Amino acid sequence: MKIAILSDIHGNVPALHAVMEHLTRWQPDQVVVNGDTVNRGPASMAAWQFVQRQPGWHLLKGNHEDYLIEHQNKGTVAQNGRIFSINYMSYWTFLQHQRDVTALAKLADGLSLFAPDGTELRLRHASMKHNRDGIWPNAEVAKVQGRLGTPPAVFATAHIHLPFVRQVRQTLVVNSGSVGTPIGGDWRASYAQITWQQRSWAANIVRLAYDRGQTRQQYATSGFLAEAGPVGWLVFHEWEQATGVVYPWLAEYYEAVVAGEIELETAVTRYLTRQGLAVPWG
Ligand SMILES: [Mn+2]
Repeated sequence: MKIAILSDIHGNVPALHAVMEHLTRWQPDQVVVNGDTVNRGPASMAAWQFVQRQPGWHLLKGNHEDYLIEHQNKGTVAQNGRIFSINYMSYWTFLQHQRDVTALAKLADGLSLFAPDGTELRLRHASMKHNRDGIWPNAEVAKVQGRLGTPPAVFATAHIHLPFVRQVRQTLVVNSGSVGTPIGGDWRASYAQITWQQRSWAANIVRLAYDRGQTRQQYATSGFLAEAGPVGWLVFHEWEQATGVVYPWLAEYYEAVVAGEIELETAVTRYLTRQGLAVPWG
């Protein structure tokens, strides 16, 4: 049995095409998209439509699907203020989806697949605690265990955009990384291959180069850089550098922006300039 796990596509269609090409050759029995197909990238709607068209694929919800769903739930209420300006990128994406998130809202949060011997492969976007509560490769054993629930044979996680395979007591923990915007210094798309053969589970991470020029161009031509707001510039650089940019910025500036001590655009510009990164718009 061969299972492919894709995650965190984040609207990067050229990267998704590279993975698709590889799947065509590998011929998995099952394909699971473990959340965050949408938002944070230039072609969210196209990525979503692409995965939706694939017959038999299991599509799961991540925190970024939830962000779009929340915009629909709120309607036109609370669409101003400093927190909204920080979260504006997901609203831009919501507009790209023509404000229609009906299909996203129906997605399941998790899935379990079973080997012939009854052992479980359990999938969650982040962990059993929450779809934003991820599992890091070097986290203490007790901390990892607290996020797995009743320990399955294999736990497939995503969310942190950093692929890894790690045995934690009786559970093989597999992070499929990110198709669209990995961190850790390697920009290539990642996905996980999980196999059941000779009565045991095994996992392998695949890394695939793709045409980055195409994605870069889509960040410009889609309107993402011009319209999705200053946090979108951080996201663009995180994609381009394949290293964390958004969370370091949030850690330094979120409170100050929310308190009105500094303008969002000033805070982003200041951070990017200090990091030697261009302000791509503004
Ligand atoms: Mn996520």
